[in-house]
Amino acid sequence: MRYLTAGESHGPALTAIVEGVPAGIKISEEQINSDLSRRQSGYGRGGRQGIERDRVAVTAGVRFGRTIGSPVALTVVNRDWENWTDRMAAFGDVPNDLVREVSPRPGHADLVGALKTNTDDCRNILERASARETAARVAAAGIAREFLAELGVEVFSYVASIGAAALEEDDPLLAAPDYKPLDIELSDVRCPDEAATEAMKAEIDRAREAGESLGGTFRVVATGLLPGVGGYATAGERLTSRIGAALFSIPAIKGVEFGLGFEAARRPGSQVHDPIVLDRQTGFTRDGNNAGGLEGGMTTGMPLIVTAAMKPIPTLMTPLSTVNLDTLEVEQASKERSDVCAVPACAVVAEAEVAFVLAEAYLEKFGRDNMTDIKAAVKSYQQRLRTMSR
Ligand code: EPS
Repeated sequence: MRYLTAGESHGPALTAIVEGVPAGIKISEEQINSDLSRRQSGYGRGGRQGIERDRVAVTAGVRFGRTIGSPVALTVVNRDWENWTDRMAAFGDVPNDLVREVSPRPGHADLVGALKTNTDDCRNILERASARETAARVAAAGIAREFLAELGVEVFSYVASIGAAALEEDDPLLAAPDYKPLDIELSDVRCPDEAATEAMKAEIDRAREAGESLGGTFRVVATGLLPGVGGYATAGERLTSRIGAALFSIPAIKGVEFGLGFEAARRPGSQVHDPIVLDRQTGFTRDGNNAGGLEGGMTTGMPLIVTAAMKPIPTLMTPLSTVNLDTLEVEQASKERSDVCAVPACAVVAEAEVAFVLAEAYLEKFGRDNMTDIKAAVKSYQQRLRTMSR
């Protein structure tokens, strides 16, 4: 299962096509719309989210609420387009009064993209490099999420820190799977703790007043996974590399840690690896989850716990210096309307990326054609695992 997106931030719409979709997945428009609105929300978002009401339109691959085995096409309209029809027109002459973007923002794709594509207008780059594109990813991932949900796999996320304000957790690897998604969504920063939520909001307020932007960290958790999904035999099978690559494909992601992550490098082996135990009911399991649900590039059957770090958004209301592409003079970078902090939204996008990788890995293991056959294959695998642990 793969997706491809197209669409500019201020173009008419964002489009996604998902291919490799088995027949028979129940699809809920409401569920996709609720994920889209989670991606739009979060304390620290800017003016754009006041304009947009992201809603999905499914135009192919779904009939009477179920996938039919063909590619699924999804569209999310940009309501802001009506304010940009002249500046973002697909055809016609360049307007005489067009203001080009010639003051590239440090940290954004503006300059390097302009050098690469030979343009004197960074708008050609920033329109696509904008995180607006991630709305299409979240819509597309609705297919992967519904597929996983039918197999008992749930994917959620929460914010662990924003700037210097962090959620205090004794052992995040044990705590994470027990957080209630509803508690997370009730927080303005998608953090399951009231005191930490307030501290993070105060941090965002301070940044806004200072003309600054803020990054942070978040965790993505997947529960209900079977062991042995993914592979160890070749580089391309390893879920560690696939989930890592998927998360690094999100704009602004600067680090990814699985389970203990970098902390594992500071501890001796006996304090890192999770002892194997036999549970007479459920079979082989682990005493602890420092591995974060992956060993040898495969799921262990414990919850998957991935932490990612997002850098601060490059658009600053107190801009850094840059070089004007026309005059070659030093000046301040451009001030686009932007977000002070988009970490809560980024975590929702990361859920989408993790869901896609897990869905594809399940399809590799259990077949690709239809949900009835896939569920039968899952059942037979579970039965064999039980036999092996008795
Ligand atoms: C975003 C929409 C954008 C930005 C943000 C993400 O809207 P606009 O550029 O019209 O204000 O708020 O984009 C960036 C952070 C970026 O660096 O480009 C969205 O829908 O997520």
